[in-house]
Amino acid sequence: MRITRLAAVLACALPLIVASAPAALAAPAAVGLGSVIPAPIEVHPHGSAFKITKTTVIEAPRSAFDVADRLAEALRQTTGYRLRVVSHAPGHAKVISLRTGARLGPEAYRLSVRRDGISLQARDNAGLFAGVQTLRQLVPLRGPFTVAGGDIADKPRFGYRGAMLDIARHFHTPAEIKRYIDEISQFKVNYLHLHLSDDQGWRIQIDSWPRLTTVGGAAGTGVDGVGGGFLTKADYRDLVRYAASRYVTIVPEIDMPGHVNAAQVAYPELTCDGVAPRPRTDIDVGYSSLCIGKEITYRFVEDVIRELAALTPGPYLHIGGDEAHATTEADYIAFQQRVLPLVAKYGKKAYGWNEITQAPAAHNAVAQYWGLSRENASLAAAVAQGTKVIMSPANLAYVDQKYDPSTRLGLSWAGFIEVQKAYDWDPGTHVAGVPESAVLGLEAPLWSETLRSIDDIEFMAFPRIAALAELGWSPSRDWESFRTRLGAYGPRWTARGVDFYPSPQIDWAR
Ligand code: IFG
Repeated sequence: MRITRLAAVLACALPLIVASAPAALAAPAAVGLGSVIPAPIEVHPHGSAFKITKTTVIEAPRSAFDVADRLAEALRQTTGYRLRVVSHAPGHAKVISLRTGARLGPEAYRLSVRRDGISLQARDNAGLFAGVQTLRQLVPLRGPFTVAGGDIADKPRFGYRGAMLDIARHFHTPAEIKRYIDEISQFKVNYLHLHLSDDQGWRIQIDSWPRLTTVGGAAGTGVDGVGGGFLTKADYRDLVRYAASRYVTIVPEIDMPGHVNAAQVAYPELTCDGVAPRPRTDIDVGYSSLCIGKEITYRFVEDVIRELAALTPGPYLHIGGDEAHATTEADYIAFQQRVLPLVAKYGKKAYGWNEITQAPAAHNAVAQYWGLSRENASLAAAVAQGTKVIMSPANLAYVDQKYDPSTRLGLSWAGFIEVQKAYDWDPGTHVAGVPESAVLGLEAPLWSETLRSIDDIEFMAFPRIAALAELGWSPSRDWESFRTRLGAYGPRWTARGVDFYPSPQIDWAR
């Protein structure tokens, strides 16, 4: 048979051959089931891919519509399809089904992908939300929108996977904070610690002490005299609600007895000599202290704790406690002994930087470890008395530190932190005398001395937050696997306009 006739025959036959091929022969899913960050506990690729098309629907109980809407929003953005959310899908429809009530642990989920449907099961909506973050990463950025076939079973190693944003050195607006919540929640980060007060500014409205914000949050308060502003109670409540819809819990911090210059400028009676200190726009630390011997100090502290606790549905209230170099050790302990119990009085769990462990009252508090060393006798002793720990070692988890000497933004007192350094450590065994059973999880602080915009936040936070999120969620770590998955993830940040740092340690996909 002449070539031309053979070609003609094939040309006729080919469409029939392809059209009749089982879906298994359809374009293989462009995203591997094992490409998720943080890495799930169990990934079993098998069977045919699921193809999302314009007729795909998302089926969920009405009680899970909030989560289903998050998934629909994300997939509409990627696919351009309508993706209706329904409580009962029509018989013929291809369905992504979300179900709660499964016998699974907190935040755990099971994801099953088959040719004719996707099933996501969890105990509750928090687990569904975690599974939705995984599913989003399995959908290619460009069509055909096939999701690799197989099963994923997943749950977190630690219950506390946090990010901290300092809005005191530089005030970041609610819109910027919401954008940060959108991004960190995609890596299953579930706590956002807001550093609300410091020497340069006071950023949360307190009704009983109004000058804290009218003076401490005025224009011109902030490092270099820029970044003034503050959260009204309405702003804060709205942020709490927004964070909760992404299954992120807000942790407010009022730092004391140090880091209080802005409060003392607003209320000179909070100093021992009654003289207002000068406003500060530099980045020195350790020069301010509440007046430990004056009763007004404890009225102030209790009023602030009371109002903040009333605004905060989350379990934690952070009272700082770091770098109190202008407070004597005896005064510091006396202060903590009076103040830590006030947090419990208003129904919250006391939480502070690890210096609080000098005070016996810290035995039922949470200590945030920010030291550079893998030894800390005071922390280990407190842990032996019941203190729980959040790991934030400054030389590994402080994402305000420069990546390398060439990084325009950030500080470097704790050393340079490239992505691999942020990834290659274990929160469960990091400090001698602090067993995994005492570790609630980890947190990545982002201090804002050198930040001015959401782009600056994103550049310093990503990709290191992705690395730290994996340390908090996944059972073990594998740098080669992580760097490969991270390289493939890059285009997702680009597609969302996230100004991440293109680390030279990573082979970034285009
Ligand atoms: N240490 C101070 C922060 C901030 C930080 C910048 C803690 C707990 C240096 N305290 O970290 O206020 O200035 O890297």
